[in-house]
Amino acid sequence: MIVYNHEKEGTLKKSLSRAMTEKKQTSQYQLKSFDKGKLIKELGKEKLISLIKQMLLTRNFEIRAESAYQQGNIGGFFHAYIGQEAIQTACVDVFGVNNWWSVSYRCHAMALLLGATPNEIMAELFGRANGNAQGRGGSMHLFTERMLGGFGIVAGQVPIAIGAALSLKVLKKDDEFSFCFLGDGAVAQGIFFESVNIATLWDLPCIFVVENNQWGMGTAVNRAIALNPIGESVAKAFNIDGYVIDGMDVLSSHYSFQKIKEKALKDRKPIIIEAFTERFRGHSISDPALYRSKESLKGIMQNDSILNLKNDLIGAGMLDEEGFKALEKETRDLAMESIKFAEQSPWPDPIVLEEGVLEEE
Ligand SMILES: Cc1ncc(C[n+]2csc(CCOP(=O)(O)OP(=O)(O)O)c2C)c(N)n1
Ligand SMILES: [Mg+2]
Repeated sequence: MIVYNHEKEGTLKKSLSRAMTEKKQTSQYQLKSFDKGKLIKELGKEKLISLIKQMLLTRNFEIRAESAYQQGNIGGFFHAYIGQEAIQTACVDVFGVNNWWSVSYRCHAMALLLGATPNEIMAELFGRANGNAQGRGGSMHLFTERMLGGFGIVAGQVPIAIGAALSLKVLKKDDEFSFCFLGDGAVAQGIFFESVNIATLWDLPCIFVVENNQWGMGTAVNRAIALNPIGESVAKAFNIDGYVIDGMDVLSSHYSFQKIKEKALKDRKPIIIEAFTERFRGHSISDPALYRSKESLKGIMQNDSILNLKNDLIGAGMLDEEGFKALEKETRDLAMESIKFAEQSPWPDPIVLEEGVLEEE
């Protein structure tokens, strides 16, 4: 397993999540250091501001959607990506929209990153006719042209991603990949192993990103998943390339994805990435997360990827407090506007209920 690490050569970055730090004894990480200052210069101010803005938009969108939910304007399931934003933000930025993307039920961020508008997503959450899926899918089933959906069945997205990877191979689209994001809990599903097996056997360009947020609903990862560490075990079992990334640091994630991309374009083979991260919320909006203490959550929230990037940008002289506040306001306003848009949007007409439904002849 390769870890790109921006502290001293050979030492594990302190802010990598506690789980990774605990596990370093048993694993065989190859720590490769990189120069964060150099990366900041290479990416440049415009790109870095766009990254933090994207993360702030996702965060503010979900915070406003949570309030709308609490007020009874949104129903059904609702899973926030709050805390985990760095991973998908960095990945989409490095690889570009033109790939296939499959994610779990925690899918608001990916839809936003791939170009769905806050208005159409909020309208979907409100169940309105002009929502992203005409108000029929809600929070867990968002789509874009290149996003094959959010999936409510744990690991349901994995075989879909394999199919997309197979299509890329058959059609010889050699600069595209099929990305499969899944939670740590999804690793226990049989279909995950069947999918990695066939992807390995057939050299499919599928990049699995296990977002290890340490919990599957309210069950701690070490009580549910025998593989320890997950990414390393899967990489070894199938003899495929594996990487660990710091999912709480967008720069670190970005650098890692860049390196992974270089290798992946050459090899066109499956890759497993374990992204260590933390969700700041319970599993869903109806989970008060009483299984972790307030103190532990407080500590976790201090390693906020948005604040980490903010501090890096301030350190590099590319942003100041005022500038950050302005970005905060701009993205909050967009989120507020999307609530207004959703409130004013029409309900679906009951007459269309049977449209788009497969019928048996
Ligand atoms: C096949 C299936 N089994 C069980 C569930 C109920 N369920 C929903 S999420 C989840 C835990 C999945 O783990 P992970 O992705 O790590 O969860 P998260 O981090 O999102 O809490 C379970 C058991 C489901 N949706 N589908
Ligand atoms: Mg999890």
